[in-house]
Amino acid sequence: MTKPSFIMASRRDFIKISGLGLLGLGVTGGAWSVLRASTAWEDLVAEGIRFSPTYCEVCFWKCAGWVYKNEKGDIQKVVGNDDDPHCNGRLCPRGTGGTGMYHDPDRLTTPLIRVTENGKQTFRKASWDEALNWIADKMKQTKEQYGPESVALFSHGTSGDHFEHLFKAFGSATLAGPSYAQCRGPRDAGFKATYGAGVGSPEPTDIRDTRCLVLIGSHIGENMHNSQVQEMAEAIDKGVDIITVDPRFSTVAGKSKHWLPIKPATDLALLLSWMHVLIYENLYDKAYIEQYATGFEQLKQHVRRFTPEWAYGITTIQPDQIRATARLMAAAAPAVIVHPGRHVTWYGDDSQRSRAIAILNALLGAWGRRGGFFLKEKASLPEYPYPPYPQPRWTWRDTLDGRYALADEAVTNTLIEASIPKEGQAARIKGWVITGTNLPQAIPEKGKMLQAIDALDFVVAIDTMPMEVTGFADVVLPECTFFERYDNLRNAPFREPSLALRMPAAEPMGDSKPAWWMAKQLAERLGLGAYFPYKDFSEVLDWQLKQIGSSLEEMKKTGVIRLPRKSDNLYIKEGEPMSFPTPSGKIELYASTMEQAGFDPLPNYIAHPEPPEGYYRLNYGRAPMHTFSRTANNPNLTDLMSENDLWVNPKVARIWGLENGQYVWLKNQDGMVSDFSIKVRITERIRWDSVYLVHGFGHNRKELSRAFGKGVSDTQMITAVRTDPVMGGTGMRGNFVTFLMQEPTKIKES
Ligand SMILES: Nc1nc2c(c(=O)[nH]1)N[C@H]1C(S)=C(S)[C@@H](COP(=O)(O)OP(=O)(O)OC[C@H]3O[C@@H](n4cnc5c(=O)[nH]c(N)nc54)[C@H](O)[C@@H]3O)O[C@H]1N2
Ligand SMILES: Nc1nc2c(c(=O)[nH]1)N[C@H]1C(S)=C(S)[C@@H](COP(=O)(O)OP(=O)(O)OC[C@H]3O[C@@H](n4cnc5c(=O)[nH]c(N)nc54)[C@H](O)[C@@H]3O)O[C@H]1N2
Ligand code: SF4
Ligand SMILES: [Mo]
Repeated sequence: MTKPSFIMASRRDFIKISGLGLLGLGVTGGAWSVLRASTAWEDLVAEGIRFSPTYCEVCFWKCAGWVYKNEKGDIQKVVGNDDDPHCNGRLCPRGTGGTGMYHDPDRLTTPLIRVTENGKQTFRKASWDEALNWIADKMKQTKEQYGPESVALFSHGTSGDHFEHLFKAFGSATLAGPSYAQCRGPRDAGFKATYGAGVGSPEPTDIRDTRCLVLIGSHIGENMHNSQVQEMAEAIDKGVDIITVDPRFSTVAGKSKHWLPIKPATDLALLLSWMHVLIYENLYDKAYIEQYATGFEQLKQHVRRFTPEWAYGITTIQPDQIRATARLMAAAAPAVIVHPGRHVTWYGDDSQRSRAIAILNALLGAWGRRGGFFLKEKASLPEYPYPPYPQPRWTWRDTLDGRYALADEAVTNTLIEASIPKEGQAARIKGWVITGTNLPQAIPEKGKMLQAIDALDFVVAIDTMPMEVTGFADVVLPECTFFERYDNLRNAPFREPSLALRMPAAEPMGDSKPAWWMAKQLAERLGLGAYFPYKDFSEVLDWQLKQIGSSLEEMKKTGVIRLPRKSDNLYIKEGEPMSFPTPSGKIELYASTMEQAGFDPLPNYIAHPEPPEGYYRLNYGRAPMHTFSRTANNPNLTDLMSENDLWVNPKVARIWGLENGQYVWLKNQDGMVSDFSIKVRITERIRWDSVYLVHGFGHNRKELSRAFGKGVSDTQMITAVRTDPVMGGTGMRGNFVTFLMQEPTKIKES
């Protein structure tokens, strides 16, 4: 399909959008643009301007930056650290606006305890002692009665590290986060079955040197993972060919040589037909496959019938365009990336789709090659010498009850299920501690979550903001923001190992505290003080840094340390012998681990449900200036985007008589009606069978003064989940919505 001319964007348009990210919020930031990262340290200090290192917590790319303070010590702004490979000196708009997290007047600044007053439940302020004693007592009681494993931890982000340590010391490995079963889990399962290892974060995609980048629903540019966007801009300058497969005309679709507006939920058919073309036109990398892969003959037989003509009938992508794009990839190979994506929990067959992506990259010889996937390396940083953890009697894996054989990390949803009593049987999990994750917005099927919360003995939420999750807690602990605390060193695998330091730039606001302090306080009350043998967490960092010949003092001056690679194999050398951590030691085109676990060893296309008459598939994604639900109240970022809107195709708008800017409510296939209304945006950029909105809006807590009632929550509309049998991922894109023109009378759930 050709692009509609009125939406053709020039390269400048794209750079402008990424420029917003790369150059920060100069326009709205007023005073912020006065200071420049390049100004000499000495000059700034002489002017009374102080700065300290951090790494960003607005998303999990963890860019390193400098926090600038004026002479009074007030935080002014944050800029990227030039030495950091995750950001190359430039933060994205969310990172730049991250100071809004610190300044937000709606922040939690005191512990809260649930009480009943005049028959109504409410929170009252509590002292730290009171709140911590309450939690420690509940944890102790649960341990005595049911075992420590019955207390579960849900976490996302760095505060989770400290609580994980506490939980392991306590004897519980009942730990989960939304970054697996709601995010990248299927991708990592699919790649592991093929290459023996998952993709991980940051993704080892060699975008800056690629000649052909294939994006399957991965909307980089709106998905603002920093260096990935920068590298894509660099590749565009160097003339990369981009192939974007997306039912929506994404920002990057406007920069693509081919935009394939695929019928949603049919990507596996396209991937199989691409394999067909590569194999039957002899375009695949024969030497690479011969040397490194097994199962080629089985794959060849398997994809014989998956011709582009077959795929056309399913995907609506023309056969000649399928052939042309496969040939384009082959011409660029091995400097080609079929991007594995990140949020891939779409339709329930996501591990199989990821397998297909992994196989395609192998056929192109892209894994381990320049311009394809590099072989990442991480710094070896000694662990602080804590006492060994006790062995739990059961772990998160036992909550799978024999399902999801290839799950490598805990599945949030099975922990939720294990918290609901069934047919007279008591639930296995009795208490939840939740930190850094807004479960009601992050996990679909809210009904089950409410059932669990109803049955639990206790719920604790640790957050910086009065988010939805805090509304379910018995006790709320206020964490200070990442600007006000130490955390673990950032140590992420990349082209070269690097470490980044986060330290407090200001005193914690109000009575808020860092997670390490809370975990230590609880540990002491639980008789586990030996696991926290320090006064201040900085002692742990200093100890670790000294083991590698540096120190905390030294790192405070640089923020980032780059370390040399131990191995010189950033790429596989020509003909070099290579063993993959799979059972065969080869890249498994035919996956033995899948076969053994009872799954298709080669991926197959299966049809997914279509929207009923009058309903449209609910599609969702990211906006460059927001992260999930966590930024929806951030004063700097709401300035840039204060609500989400609903993309509707003009044909659909005509049928329904919808006008641009009109507000509608949504109702889904199960009768779930949105709490709030959303502004219609009529655009050719979305297919007629779908509507699109940005995730993270539609907050229903009045305490969030800027976010309350703004837009619609996609999560609320996701009541149907298609679970991935391979690893338990919750496929969320099989939900369908219709429009309600007037405010519906309804009973609000919360
Ligand atoms: N419907 C739907 N669901 C999704 C997604 C989607 O696109 N649509 N995306 C999925 C993906 S890819 C992911 S990775 C997950 C993300 O899931 P989450 O990480 O749970 O996302 P957020 O909604 O941002 O919730 C983060 C919570 O942490 C709090 N927080 C922020 N900083 C701190 C801190 O320093 N300390 C503490 N203690 N708390 C802090 C925030 O205030 C907020 O309450 O969501 C998944 N769920
Ligand atoms: N600005 C910003 N950037 C972020 C984040 C953020 O919150 N904000 N979160 C980060 C995180 S943790 C994650 S996991 C990533 C998520 O970002 P990605 O992994 O890039 O995105 P997804 O949410 O999976 O995909 C969204 C795109 O998929 C398209 N799509 C929908 N259905 C289909 C389909 O059936 N087939 C195809 N081919 N495409 C389809 C949508 O139109 C949309 O363009 O973003 C990361 N970057
Ligand atoms: S990509 Fe943006 S939000 Fe994410 S860590 Fe980097 S600067 Fe922060
Ligand atoms: Mo994610």
